[in-house]
Amino acid sequence: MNAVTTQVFKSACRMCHGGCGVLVHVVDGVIQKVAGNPESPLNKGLLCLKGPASTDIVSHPDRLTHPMKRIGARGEGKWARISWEEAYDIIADKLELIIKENGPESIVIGTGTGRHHCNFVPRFANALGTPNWCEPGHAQCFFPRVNVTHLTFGGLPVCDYYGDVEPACVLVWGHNPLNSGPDGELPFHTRDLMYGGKTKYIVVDPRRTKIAEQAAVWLQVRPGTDDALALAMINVIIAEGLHDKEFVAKWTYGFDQLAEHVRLLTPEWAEPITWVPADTIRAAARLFATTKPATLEWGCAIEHTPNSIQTARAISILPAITGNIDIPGGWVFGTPTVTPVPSLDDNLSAETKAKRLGSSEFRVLGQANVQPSAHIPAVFKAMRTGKPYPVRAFMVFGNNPLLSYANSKVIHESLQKLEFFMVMELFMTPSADLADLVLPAASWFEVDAMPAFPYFAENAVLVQQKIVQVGECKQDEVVFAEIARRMKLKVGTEDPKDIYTQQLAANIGITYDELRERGSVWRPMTYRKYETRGFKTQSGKIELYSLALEKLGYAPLPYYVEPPESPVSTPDVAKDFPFVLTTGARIPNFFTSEHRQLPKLRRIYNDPMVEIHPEPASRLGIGNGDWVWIETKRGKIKQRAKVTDGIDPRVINVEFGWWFPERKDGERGVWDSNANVLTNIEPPYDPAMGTYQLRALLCRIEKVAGESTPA
Ligand SMILES: Nc1nc2c(c(=O)[nH]1)N[C@H]1C(S)=C(S)[C@@H](COP(=O)(O)OP(=O)(O)OC[C@H]3O[C@@H](n4cnc5c(=O)[nH]c(N)nc54)[C@H](O)[C@@H]3O)O[C@H]1N2
Ligand SMILES: Nc1nc2c(c(=O)[nH]1)N[C@H]1C(S)=C(S)[C@@H](COP(=O)(O)OP(=O)(O)OC[C@H]3O[C@@H](n4cnc5c(=O)[nH]c(N)nc54)[C@H](O)[C@@H]3O)O[C@H]1N2
Ligand code: SF4
Ligand SMILES: [Mo]
Repeated sequence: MNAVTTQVFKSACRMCHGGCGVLVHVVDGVIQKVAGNPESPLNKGLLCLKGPASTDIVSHPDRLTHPMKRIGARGEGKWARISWEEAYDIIADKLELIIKENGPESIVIGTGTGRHHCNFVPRFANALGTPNWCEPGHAQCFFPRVNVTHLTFGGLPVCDYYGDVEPACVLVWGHNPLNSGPDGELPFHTRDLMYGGKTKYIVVDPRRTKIAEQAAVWLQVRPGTDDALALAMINVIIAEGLHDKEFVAKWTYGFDQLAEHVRLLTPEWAEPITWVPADTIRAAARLFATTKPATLEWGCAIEHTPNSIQTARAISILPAITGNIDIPGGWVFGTPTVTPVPSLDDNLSAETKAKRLGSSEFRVLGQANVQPSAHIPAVFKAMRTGKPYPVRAFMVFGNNPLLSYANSKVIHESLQKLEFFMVMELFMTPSADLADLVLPAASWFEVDAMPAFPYFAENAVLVQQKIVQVGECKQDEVVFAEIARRMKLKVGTEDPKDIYTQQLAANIGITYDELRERGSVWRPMTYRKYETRGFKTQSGKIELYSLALEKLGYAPLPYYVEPPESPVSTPDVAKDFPFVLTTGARIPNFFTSEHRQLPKLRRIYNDPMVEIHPEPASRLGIGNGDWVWIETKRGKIKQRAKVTDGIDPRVINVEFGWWFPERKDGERGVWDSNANVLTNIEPPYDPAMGTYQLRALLCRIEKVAGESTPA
């Protein structure tokens, strides 16, 4: 009998944005299990339910395993297997033709949120010479926060979960880190702190999440009015003299202008706008300002409405004026382990950059961004109309456009117009069904990569190792380099591992192979770095009054804007669509539109759920578990009712990312329960970032007659 060989590989789970160090057990070349790595600095051996379930991806019968080209009509589902060589020939021929006839800007590169290759996507676009790349989260997830903090503080601060001092107060705003653990700040950090019992939580959320349940103060805000709420909290802190006067005097710029700006924005002003009682706003502001150290955990809910930049600005001012910046247990800047992936930004001329779609209008998104990108509505409009110039090719690496961009019908219409649509994917999706060419992507078990966390405050770098090969799947970064070599591009041809070694050299001086041995490297927290080097802003201080925004032509002080579709701004629409809709609150089982095909996760969460309060539910004859229609001006979907008093009676919460991979017919249920059938890609947009409306819209809801499960 042959001896059984067992190997254990150190890696990092990427079933979400990631950060959990894992030990992958492999027996005779087959992955048997994923266990938490106790030595890993971020998760210390813990995993959520998605980590262990991820082994199902490797052996899944529906995995894409080889390149395919379309042989029938678009969307007909007829494919021919081809070799990588033929796939590269198709890509190179098509791109070279488009570059010759229209210029590289007619090629758009698409991607999704925070996966291993995300920083290589703008690099690949720059290597090709196109200023146009986009991501469904870029104007409406994380980058409004990243840009606001870079403009205001000169960098992104994160919660200090890592030092000797625990935060005494955490302000959780539009965020549910127990479910989402988004950017390398994992659910376990919040769980430990919350159940430790010493830390006071203040939660701003229209839903009573688990964190809200045990919070000292819960502010049940009307979706989309966080700007007004934050301004009123600033008003209280300044009016009551609760700000840190010494820190403010020494380290902030524009305090007097801010004080004057918020003087009339009292809790009584904010109460009718936000639906939060004035006394609760006061209590939250006082608690936050008087409990030290305090920190801020904010999420994407504040970035899904068209005042994302000023909302994030207003909220970020709270830890600043209370002196909680870069102190133990406060809101801290990281000590980077790695340098950024070289962006090859220099490969684009100023003239080419000026052609970036939407960049002259949305100047933070398209110009001053830490990663400038194209404006999504402008990209899809150019596909449909050819204006201001044609978009002929869209190459997508890790995104399901019909599920994650606003207004799926408009996205569908736009994709149909493309001359060349390419998708690199793990599985067929409703979007990949429309492609001309599909490439098979490697999962996180199949790549050599180097994720660093928390994003933009990277104290830790972890290794990801290629443990198995599935079919002919490739890693996206490898494909970028191979296309660059095939097209004989001047730049972007290096092997990704050479880039990792460059990134590791500057700060921690080890090679990628050494990182493989160690699994991870962690740099200890350092504090009050500003005392020696100031803040990386024009004034060297925290800019409460933003000189950088003023220079770009935007308001230097944060302000409130009523959401464009709301009971206040469109009362006529509210007559027919009386509920305020919010979408997308994360559930632990799935990541964005992923994982619906993994039995271990789907078995325990089969159907999409919409939350509704018992009062309207009983008025509308809706019982717990009933299928209901949710309808906006843009379209109609169905989900199952979760009747709960944890949501405001005037608000409806719809899950996002739902399609049904088990349905092999036509469109895989993309129109049935997909939240983005409801959302809005039309203006107005955030003036600086171009953010559109994924939340704070108007909807109506009614029971689906005579149906218990979708057809
Ligand atoms: N399990 C899992 N983890 C994930 C993801 C996933 O899909 N699944 N997605 C990843 C991604 S892309 C991201 S961006 C993060 C997102 O994770 P989070 O930033 O935590 O965002 P959400 O869970 O979408 O929403 C957070 C909370 O905001 C509340 N909310 C809704 N509307 C409003 C509003 O107008 N104002 C306020 N103040 N609150 C509101 C919701 O009720 C919800 O409880 O999670 C990442 N992690
Ligand atoms: N209504 C509404 N819409 C939203 C949100 C919301 O809350 N509400 N949230 C928004 C936010 S915050 C974000 S970040 C976006 C998320 O948007 P995305 O991150 O783009 O998520 P998906 O559209 O699910 O697309 C990801 C696809 O990538 C594939 N994939 C996974 N790993 C790899 C890989 O390594 N390589 C390749 N090539 N493919 C891979 C998956 O199979 C999946 O089909 O959605 C946004 N859309
Ligand atoms: S929190 Fe994210 S990285 Fe950690 S086990 Fe869960 S899915 Fe994996
Ligand atoms: Mo996101």
